[in-house]
Amino acid sequence: METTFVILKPGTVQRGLIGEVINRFERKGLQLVGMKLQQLTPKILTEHYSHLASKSFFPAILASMMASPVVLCCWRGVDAVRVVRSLCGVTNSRDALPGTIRGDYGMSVQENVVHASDSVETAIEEVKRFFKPEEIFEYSPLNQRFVYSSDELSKKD
Ligand code: FUP
Repeated sequence: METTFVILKPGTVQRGLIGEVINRFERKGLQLVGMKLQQLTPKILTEHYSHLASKSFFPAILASMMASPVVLCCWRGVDAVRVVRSLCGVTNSRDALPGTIRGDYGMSVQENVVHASDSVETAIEEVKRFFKPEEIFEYSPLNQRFVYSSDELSKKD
């Protein structure tokens, strides 16, 4: 099973969309293994968005991501990284397909509702960056055998 990392951005918190967005991941069959409300800082955001640090819009991203607390969460499942990215939709919310989170709740590139890890390697780094080991929970979800087939459940990824 993979564990992936998601941020419900300040706009999502301010617009009262936390429940709607969390519901998408729950309904899909992903398991919530970590969750907290946190005020992000320039230090952690500069690390998190290091691939964008040289861009002219970087200060705007920092301001947007610090505009209020965010919800940080970790979701586990078979191919969870790819599944969560596809539930989120493409970066530009105006191009994101209806039915995706950004497609249904967003109109912007920067104010695009959620962040989700873009690869298995990035997910491992991001979970470590934002969560202490004791904030990630190991528990058996009782619905697993109805969410997956037995061969999918025994898959090692
Ligand atoms: P994503 O992986 O979908 O979050 O996209 P990126 O890592 O490319 O972008 C990170 C954040 O920068 C996104 F939330 C949107 C923002 N961004 C801009 O504001 N302007 C741009 O031109 C590109 C990205």
